[in-house]
Amino acid sequence: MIGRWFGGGRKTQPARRAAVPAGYRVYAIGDIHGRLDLLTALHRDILEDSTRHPHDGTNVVIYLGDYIDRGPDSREVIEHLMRAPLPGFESVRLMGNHDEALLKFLDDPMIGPSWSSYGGDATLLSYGVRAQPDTIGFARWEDMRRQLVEIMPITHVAFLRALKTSVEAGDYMFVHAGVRPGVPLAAQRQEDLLWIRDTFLDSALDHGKVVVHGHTPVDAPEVRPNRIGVDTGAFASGVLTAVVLEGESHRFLCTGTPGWARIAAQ
Ligand SMILES: [Mn+2]
Repeated sequence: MIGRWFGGGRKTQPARRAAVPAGYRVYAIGDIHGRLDLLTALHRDILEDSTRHPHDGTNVVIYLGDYIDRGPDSREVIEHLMRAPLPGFESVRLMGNHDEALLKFLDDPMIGPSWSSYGGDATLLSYGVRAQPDTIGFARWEDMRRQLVEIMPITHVAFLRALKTSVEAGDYMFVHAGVRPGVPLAAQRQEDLLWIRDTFLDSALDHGKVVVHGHTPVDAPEVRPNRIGVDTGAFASGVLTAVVLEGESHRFLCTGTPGWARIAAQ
């Protein structure tokens, strides 16, 4: 609550709640991680939602990054997103740390072992890249890098290179991981925007915008005064979540029927 003095009397005004610009409804989708099944299911739910709640304005879908790794369908998820599967929607695709890792691997096989350890092996598999049994160490990763460069459609590489790191709409900022508290939004480093965890998650600071993010899995969407986290760990949980922002309101859509969604619907 913000207290303000007006003339001679003291009045208490509720703080204005964060809002998206008038005429816009935003659906922001959390980390997909190679789960094409959940992505297509959530797209269906979003289309149905937009039909059931028609409005005169513009529907925008924002993907918060981490399209690949861990799940079985990395290549197919990229292919699907390239087709802009929500007709009539404006779409914004943001970059996640996993998407960035794939781009880095195309130039540098040395990141292969670490990328693979956090799910990149599933992406290589989905593109049909196989480790050659007669190679070891650097030679093995360089060979896999060369295979990927050969197999991966240039349209997929262009898709990843065109991803934005953040976008703002009204009182909200959308980004994969979060922001570094105390640093102006315009001066944030890409490494923080794609990777940051506790320093951001534990901060109660006002960042200037309410930050809508994914990256760190939670059992249920987290709504704090300074941020909304929507990564419900789709790869393992089967729950892919979107926050729906319109005016000053927020609500959630998700695949499956987790406990928090049943409670929210009551
Ligand atoms: Mn991430």
